[in-house]
Amino acid sequence: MKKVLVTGALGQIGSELVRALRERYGVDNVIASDIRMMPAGSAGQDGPFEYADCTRQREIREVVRKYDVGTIYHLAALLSAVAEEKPHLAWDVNMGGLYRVLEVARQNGCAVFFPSSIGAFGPGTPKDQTPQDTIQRPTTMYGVTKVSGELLCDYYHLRFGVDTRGVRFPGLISYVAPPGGGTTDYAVEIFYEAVRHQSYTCFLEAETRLDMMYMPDAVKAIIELMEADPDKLHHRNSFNITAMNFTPEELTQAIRKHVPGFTIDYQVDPVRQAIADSWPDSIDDSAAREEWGWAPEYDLESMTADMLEKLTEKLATAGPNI
Ligand code: NAD
Ligand code: AKB
Repeated sequence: MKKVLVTGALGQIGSELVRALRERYGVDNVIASDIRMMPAGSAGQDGPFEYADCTRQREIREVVRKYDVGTIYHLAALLSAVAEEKPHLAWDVNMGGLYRVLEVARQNGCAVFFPSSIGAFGPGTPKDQTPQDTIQRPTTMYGVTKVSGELLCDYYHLRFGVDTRGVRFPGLISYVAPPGGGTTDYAVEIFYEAVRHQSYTCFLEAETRLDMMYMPDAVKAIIELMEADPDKLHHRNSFNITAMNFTPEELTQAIRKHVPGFTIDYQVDPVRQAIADSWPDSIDDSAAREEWGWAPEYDLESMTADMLEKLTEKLATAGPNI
């Protein structure tokens, strides 16, 4: 088989996607790449790893040609909170990187997976059950790069026949690698603090409602979409997908069922609160369900139980430095 390349492979998604792809397609068929050094025990360790900056077309092209890559999972990007701190760098990495990846894909016949986000919506978007096709006028640099990225991926498909596919992820919850600087990071941090200290100070308001998903479902979505019958895909870039929907207060109640003494207080960060307030409260993922059979496995209760169990194990064996 042709090999697959994952950019940004040491991040929150890549750390688990690389493992899943290697289990499915074989260790040597999945090339992990990033601009960070690979820590011991991380995603790239059991198979090929290459340093590749996605903003440098030559570096991506060399890896694609060296390994005869057929599919690129392009995860490298800055997330919403970091992108708002560094908007110019975010444009360069998120848009410049995607453009160069698409060019390498066009020249070498590769398919491309591009993860968009609920951040591709803005304050003018219908807030409840946000439709698949609707107003997209985001007010963050992250959102601007996600809408532009969706359009650029569609353009490369329509104009050059590149097999581009993508999803709009909600906030992702996981215990393997830490989140990379997003607005939904509270929903991961809260679990670490629940296990370590039985208390958490949240940077979003108690009633901030957002869609979320557990990482095993996110990885499943990526693999299922990339393996889906292309004749059935009408949307391609990008499908709304979701798995659960809650506020910090509702997540606290779910955690308390397992950690009865758990407490939360709030020190709201105005920047991240404004970003969250500009995003939908809930999105409608019926197009993904109809076109490629999307169906998540984890809801709030099952995700909470699994996160607490896995994190308790991880923190017990990892020691204080994690
Ligand atoms: P992350 O921040 O955890 O990881 C991103 C990785 O990209 C990092 O390892 C970083 O070193 C690498 N990177 C940064 N600049 C690079 C460059 N110039 N060249 C190559 N690598 C570079 O991000 P993530 O959470 O794994 O997200 C991956 C993708 O999924 C992003 O496009 C993100 O917008 C999208 N997404 C994530 C979430 C989420 O909740 N995690 C939700 C929606 C969409
Ligand atoms: C972020 O908060 O930036 C990400 C996302 C929802 O895109 N988790």
